[in-house]
Amino acid sequence: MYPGLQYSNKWLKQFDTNMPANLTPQYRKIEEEYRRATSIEEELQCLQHMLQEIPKHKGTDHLQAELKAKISKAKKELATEKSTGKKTRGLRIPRQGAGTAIILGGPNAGKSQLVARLTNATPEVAPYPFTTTMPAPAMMPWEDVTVQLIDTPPITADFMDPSLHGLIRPADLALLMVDLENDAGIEQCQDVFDRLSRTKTRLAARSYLDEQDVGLSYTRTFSVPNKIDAPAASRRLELFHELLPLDFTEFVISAEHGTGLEHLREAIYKAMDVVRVYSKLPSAKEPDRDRPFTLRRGSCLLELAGMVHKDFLEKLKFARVWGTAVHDGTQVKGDYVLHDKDVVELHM
Ligand SMILES: Nc1nc2c(ncn2[C@@H]2O[C@H](COP(=O)(O)OP(=O)(O)OP(=O)(O)O)[C@@H](O)[C@H]2O)c(=O)[nH]1
Ligand SMILES: [Mg+2]
Repeated sequence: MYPGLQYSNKWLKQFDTNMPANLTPQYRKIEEEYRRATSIEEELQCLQHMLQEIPKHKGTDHLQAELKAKISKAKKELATEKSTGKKTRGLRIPRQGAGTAIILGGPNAGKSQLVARLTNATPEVAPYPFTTTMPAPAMMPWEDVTVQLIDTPPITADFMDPSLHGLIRPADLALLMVDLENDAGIEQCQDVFDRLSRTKTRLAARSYLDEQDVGLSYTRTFSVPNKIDAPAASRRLELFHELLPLDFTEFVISAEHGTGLEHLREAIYKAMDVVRVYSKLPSAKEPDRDRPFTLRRGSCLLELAGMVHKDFLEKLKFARVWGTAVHDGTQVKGDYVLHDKDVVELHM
């Protein structure tokens, strides 16, 4: 073979992997479910679904091979779990509420103080580092719904709880806390960011999976400088912006004094990007206002039907909707896109 030809094949191969994959919106939706999966069963289902949906052409060859490899790995892990009865992955926390926000930061940044302020939980808050030793969930109320917050042990240049990868990846949001009380706070925050940037679970302004490597995930992040009440905190905040210019939305707070917390609470809920839907029985005058269903924005009636009861999913004929997008009592079909605060009466 001519050396030149070899060279050109190699060059073409490289070109192949850079070809646009032209992934469809449907594929993107399943990919997002895959990123948010919190169990191997869910992961496996999503991967199989992705392989079915992926457009089959040269530009996706690499991705198709990767999906197949991930499917066989997930099957093996599942078999090992079943035969040994032991989890092959680290700690997984099942989803609860409208969505999940994970709180990250260096030692003493105020992660547990924030959880104590926004929820009914009572995590230990103390002036020494490494007070929190295990990730722990707690529920944050917002209006008539709740969001799951996860308090975590600190991440430093030398230490990171290995189970954090599996908790950051599926989270809807990460809060990266910065300690403004002392000069080391900025460097400690940089250590958290750098440490994650060297792994496949990274922080970014929006959530997505890498186009060529579905193992590489980016989780949407807010930066949360804390302890703005402390002496010289404003000066340190300026320094933080200079030294670590992040493109994340920022919320400056004092977790101890309560400054900025209600604004942050609302932003966390909004970042879950869900709609609330109230179900109503045909015989009832009023819907059940106490427990709305929360669904990702853009979800349709059929998805709600599946959440209410599997019988509805199979036998749904129509629904009546009271809401902002339609006239009161309008009859709609399974593909109706739900709006926030819709009241829905399912019929089968
Ligand atoms: N001045 C001030 N102190 C705060 C604030 N928030 C937290 N602290 C103090 O900072 C210290 C650490 O708070 P924690 O909530 O335990 O910090 P953490 O990030 O959970 O720490 P680890 O669990 O060790 O990673 C405690 O002494 C808190 O009282 C704040 O807004 N202002
Ligand atoms: Mg803590």
